[in-house]
Amino acid sequence: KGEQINRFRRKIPDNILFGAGTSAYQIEGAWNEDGRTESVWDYISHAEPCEIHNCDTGDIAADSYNNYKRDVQMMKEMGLDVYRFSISWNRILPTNSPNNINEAGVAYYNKLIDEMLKYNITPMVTIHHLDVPLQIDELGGWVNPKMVDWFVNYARVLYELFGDRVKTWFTINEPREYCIQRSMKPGFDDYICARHMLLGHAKAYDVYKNEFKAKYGGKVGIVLNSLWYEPESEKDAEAAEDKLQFELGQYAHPIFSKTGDWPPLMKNRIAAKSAAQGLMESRLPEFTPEEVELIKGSSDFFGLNHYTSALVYRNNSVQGFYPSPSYEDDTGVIMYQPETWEKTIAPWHKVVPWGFYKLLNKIREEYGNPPLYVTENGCPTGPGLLDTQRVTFYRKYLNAMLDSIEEGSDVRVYTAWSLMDNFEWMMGYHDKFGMYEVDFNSPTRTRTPRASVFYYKKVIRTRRV
Ligand code: GBH
Repeated sequence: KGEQINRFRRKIPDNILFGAGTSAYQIEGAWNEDGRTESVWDYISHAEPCEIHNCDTGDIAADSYNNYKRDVQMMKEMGLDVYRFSISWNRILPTNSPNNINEAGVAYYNKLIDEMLKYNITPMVTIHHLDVPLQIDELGGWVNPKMVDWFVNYARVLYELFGDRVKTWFTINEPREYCIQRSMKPGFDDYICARHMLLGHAKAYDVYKNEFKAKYGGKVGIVLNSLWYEPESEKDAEAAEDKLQFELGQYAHPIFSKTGDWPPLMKNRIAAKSAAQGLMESRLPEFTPEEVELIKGSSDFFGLNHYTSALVYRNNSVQGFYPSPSYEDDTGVIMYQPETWEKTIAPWHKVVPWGFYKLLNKIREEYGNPPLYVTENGCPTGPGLLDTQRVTFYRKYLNAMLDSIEEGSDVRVYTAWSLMDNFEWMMGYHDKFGMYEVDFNSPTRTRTPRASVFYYKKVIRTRRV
């Protein structure tokens, strides 16, 4: 199961919407145009000496700020039902004040949304996708408790500006990724960040429910990313479960479980480690009972980004494999990907469709079968239009998804990552995730369909994998 064999052209349930995704910093460019202020990724990509592969920056990226018509044309060419994109916080609120809205930024997203609606393509908007205004990052970002209100104010501005046309909102993309990446004090502020992210998400959910839901009837949810963790051998089943609880459960348990709050395993483990480290209190900050209630149930669907899987075994070394304290040390396991798994261009990415099948099953069983939106799933390749590996990746992963759906998983949306090549964070333009190739050397950032475009188009048109 979850392993694609030769089941040619298998039927996809009619209710599933298909689309593709992108995020603002990764495609827009126009970093200093029309009143946009700097974000933390402008700062990172402009650092000297440079930190990003090939000294790449998102200054121009795919120049979607000036190419939105072509972007929508691509969606139309492929026959997408939906398109998932994110909004740049600092393009809308250049000083992070809801009283200072940048009209040029608003105009860009209005044009994009209206162009999509002309062709019946449904916009789905991510409010926060890894990038934050630099001004906020300099104040500590999500480690600063004020961030909760800043985020909620920003979310309200977006609901007000675009809520008449945007009916699906993703509050935060991959909270764990941001908290781990931006952590200054491992094992401490990554958990403080997580706490604030959960509160910010839940309050932004509440604002929509109380102020906009009656008028617009839309849905709001969070996007979590997780690998599937397979025990290396039978004795490692508990280790694999621990890893999943720390990764997915850290955010999913507070929102989607019946009891709410952090996963019990995390609470116990971090409290015990903190005590052994001579600390006065657990490094995992607590939620008040009111906060537990606020966060519980604060998502209309389960947004999932999934790319790959890994094997896990218990970390028994006394010295510690990871620095202590740290999130990895708390997790107490070691993960790796065996040489035998199908490789891709990115060292972290292997093609493991059965892992997707198992992860979808796990979410169904553990969190009461929530409506599931696969918000990202994709395969990195090098340059070139003949992206055979991406085509087979999608065939295999869509088959794995169908296996899980047949067992009852409630998948409603699938947005492939990505519509087009984009700025792949620390890897710059080296790892390509696009179904459309972008020529980053041409002034107009010409887009050309790869083989995967024709495959995906056919999947959507025939509703068969
Ligand atoms: C997603 O994160 C992001 O939401 C999206 O913006 C991004 O373009 C997409 O992945 C593809 O990467 O180089 O060994 O340090 C997925 C989680 C976490 C996967 C960071 C890549 C880098 C590993 N990502 N990871 S490494």
